[in-house]
Amino acid sequence: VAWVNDYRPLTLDSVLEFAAPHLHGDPLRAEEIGDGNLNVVYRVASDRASVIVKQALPYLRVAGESWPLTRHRARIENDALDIHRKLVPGLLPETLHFDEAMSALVLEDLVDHVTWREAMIAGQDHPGVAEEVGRYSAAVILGTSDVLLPSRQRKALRRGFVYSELCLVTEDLIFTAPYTDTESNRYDEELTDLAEGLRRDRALRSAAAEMRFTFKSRDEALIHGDLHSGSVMVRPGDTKVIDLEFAFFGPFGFDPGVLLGNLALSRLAHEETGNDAFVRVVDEYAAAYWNALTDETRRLWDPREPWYARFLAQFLRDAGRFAGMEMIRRVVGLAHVKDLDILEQPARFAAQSRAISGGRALLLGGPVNSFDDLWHRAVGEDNFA
Ligand code: SR1
Ligand code: MG
Repeated sequence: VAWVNDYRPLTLDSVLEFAAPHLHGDPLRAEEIGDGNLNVVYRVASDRASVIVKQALPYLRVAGESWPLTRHRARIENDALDIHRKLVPGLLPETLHFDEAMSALVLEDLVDHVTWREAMIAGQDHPGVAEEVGRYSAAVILGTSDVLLPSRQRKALRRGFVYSELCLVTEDLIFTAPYTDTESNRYDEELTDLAEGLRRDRALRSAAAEMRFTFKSRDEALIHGDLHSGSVMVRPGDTKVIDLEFAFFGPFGFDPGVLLGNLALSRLAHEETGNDAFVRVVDEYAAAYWNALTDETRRLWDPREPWYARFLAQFLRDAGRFAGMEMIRRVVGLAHVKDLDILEQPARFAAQSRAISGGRALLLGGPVNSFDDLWHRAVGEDNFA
């Protein structure tokens, strides 16, 4: 590979020098800690502090060099972090340095945190996290949209974010591949009939195509773009939203849909393994997320605005349909979730097939008319498969 413009992939050695100016004390140790699909992530430590270095590679890490990507996502993440941090101070990690040529960010180390996904898998409750993420969603959705931003400012912000290469990845992995015979799809043999059934279902394919169009064309707000439970870090009393490289101007309902879809998958995994106490915790997370989101929209905007109720109804409808698409792609597409992948049979098949039927119910059951309706369809047992 020929590297250009001073770009060099960092190594366990070179990252020490790279991080040194941003670390208290001499860098002593580096370890690679990333298990994400896209980038390389290092923790660099001295005897008293540590920082995170996140570098974009010129290809998709999970697929290798056969799936080339530009490194523009590092700049997108840096810029989106700055904008979202101003809208919800305290809910995003601090950026200590951004090196555009190296496509690398030096970030605050969230040393005592784990991802919300890992916490849920371990059955650890973090009271307050769902409310914080709901507040984040409302603030970034309204705060970067024409609802709250004056036109001139909003148009200037809009010019800074293109429909990126990672949007194309989302388009493919969420909206296209699961409904077509695409090489990147992965699923258990037991799921073959269900997975192939998705491709034959004309109504479902048409719903997916409509949602793909919505995703591509409704540039309503600067959204996170990949707000699953692995993009939230938690420790008691603190929540941080991370990994903003997918940020783009997209539809209001996409982030809430992805988040609720992932909560539903966690809920199904706990239910199928008989962990009823945590099922109730996840039910509460989902409701608390949506309630906090709507409360915050009322606080930021004027609920007496004549079309506020219509805005919220449309928002919920879209969130429900995006949640359905997220649930389906996480069992038959390229990128799965650990919540389901670690399950033993027969719980694994039961949870996966319910994820597909929940997704179908959200996409084909007509517009959802309340949060309870959305959640019941996502995790209900009386859905059609
Ligand atoms: C190939 S990237 C796979 C997935 O990881 C990211 O977190 C996004 O969810 C993407 O779809
Ligand atoms: Mg990510």
